[in-house]
Amino acid sequence: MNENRLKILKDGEKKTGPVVYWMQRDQRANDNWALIYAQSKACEMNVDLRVVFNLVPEFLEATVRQYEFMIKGLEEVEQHLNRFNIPFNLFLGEPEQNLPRFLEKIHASLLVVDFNPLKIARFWKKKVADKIQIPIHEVDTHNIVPCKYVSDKIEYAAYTIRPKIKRNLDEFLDEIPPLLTMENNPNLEKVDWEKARNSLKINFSVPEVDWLIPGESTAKSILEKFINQKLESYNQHRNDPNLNALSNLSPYFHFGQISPQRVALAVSSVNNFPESKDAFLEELIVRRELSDNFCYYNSKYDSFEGFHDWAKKTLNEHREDKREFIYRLEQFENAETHDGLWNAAQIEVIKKGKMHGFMRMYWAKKILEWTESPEQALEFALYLNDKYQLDGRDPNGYVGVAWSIGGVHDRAWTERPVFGKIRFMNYNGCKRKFDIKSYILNNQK
Ligand code: FAD
Ligand code: FO1
Repeated sequence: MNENRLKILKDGEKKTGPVVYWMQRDQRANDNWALIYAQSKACEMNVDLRVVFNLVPEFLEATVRQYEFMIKGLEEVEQHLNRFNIPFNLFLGEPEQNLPRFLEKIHASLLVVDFNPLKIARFWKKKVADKIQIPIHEVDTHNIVPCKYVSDKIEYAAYTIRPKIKRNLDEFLDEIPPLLTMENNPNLEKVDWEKARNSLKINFSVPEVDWLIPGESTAKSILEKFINQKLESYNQHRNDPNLNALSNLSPYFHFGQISPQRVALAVSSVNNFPESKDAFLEELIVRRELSDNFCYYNSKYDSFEGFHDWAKKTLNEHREDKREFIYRLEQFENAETHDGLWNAAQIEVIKKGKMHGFMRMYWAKKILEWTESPEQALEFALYLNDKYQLDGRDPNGYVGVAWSIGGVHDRAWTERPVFGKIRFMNYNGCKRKFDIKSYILNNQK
């Protein structure tokens, strides 16, 4: 593994017990650099390898829709690891209780974690680090070019990070080795998934979706289907929400059920459709890794304070502008605005758990237009995004909302009421791009 993926979070006493990988963001057995690294350390020290996941009873507005997508994926991870003689333990409750107790009990010698720029994950790791004495090594297996390596500061926009990513791609878009089978036959105690599901204190009213099956193996077949059937027309059709032109990989990326590096290797090896390949790889590598950069270096990624000064200034200057419409959260949530197109987008995410990428921009910008303040717009957009999107609670979501409402990674545009110099989008702009009537017809309550 390229050592530049590795960060020593904490040094510690040398022990001789097992190596433990605390799986968090990258919930997969295949193509997981953190797991590969943990296994190489275990083999080097000739000790056992253990993989653990800590299931918290609630997580940032997540409902049963997202938890079931994740848990079904974890059930597959357990089966996959066991086939390689690697035990998988699931802890219920708070990580700062469960991890130190487990590491102590088995006299672990090293804790390996995967990289996650979100505040909640960094908080969990800090709480655990304060309670243990063994070393903690972090591996970035979510970014092709590791987040902390590609830049040591917040990047202004895609055009500033793109060259830094591109010049490192040869080094980091490398082949990922397979997982090895461990020699010894540890006792593979099975997880009590019933008990795990009963431990959740979440909103069960947002139903699971049935059109996307969770887990590593489905993710792999969705990638193959995208390459064989959709890649060709991706560039041409990707902004038309009436067409099923996108990869639908974001829920799998969000839960780490497929490696972005594996997807980039697969798409790069297609020697055809150059425009679509470039367009897709730009989103997959530059836009996605720009989101991790923003969230890692800007702890205010989910608030008005996190916007650039020019955006805060212009939004402040237009605070008192008259809003033509003002809606409460329930009216947005129940798709009860005056705008049939906006309502259709909200109905799409309520029913499908995944709003089309083009509509997400329009959807969020209208929330800015129809609320009392940018802070309220941010609060409503993040709440609804994270409650209904399968891929919500993700750096891409915080950045997508901040781009739409606060011009993050965008530039100033001609000034207008409410928006100030934040890029405006309107109904007529959509009319020029796709058939609004059929989108509304296809997304009814
Ligand atoms: P594809 O077009 O097939 O893209 C493939 C991958 O490229 C995506 O899975 C994603 O990882 C990456 N990508 C594509 N577009 C973007 C983008 N604009 N920014 C960053 N990465 C991108 N994405 C989420 O993963 N979770 C969210 O909660 C989320 N909320 C958003 C909210 C708003 C207001 C906006 C404007 C965008 C949001 N996005 C979010 C980004 C983008 O819309 C989705 O990643 C994309 O639509 C996912 O569908 P796909 O994988 O089928 O897309
Ligand atoms: N990560 C965990 O380590 N434990 C959890 O119980 C957990 C629940 C969860 C629910 C919804 C969701 O969208 C994410 C969740 N995550 C959980 C975080 C996830 O694994 C990713 O690390 C983050 O979403 C960051 O990408």
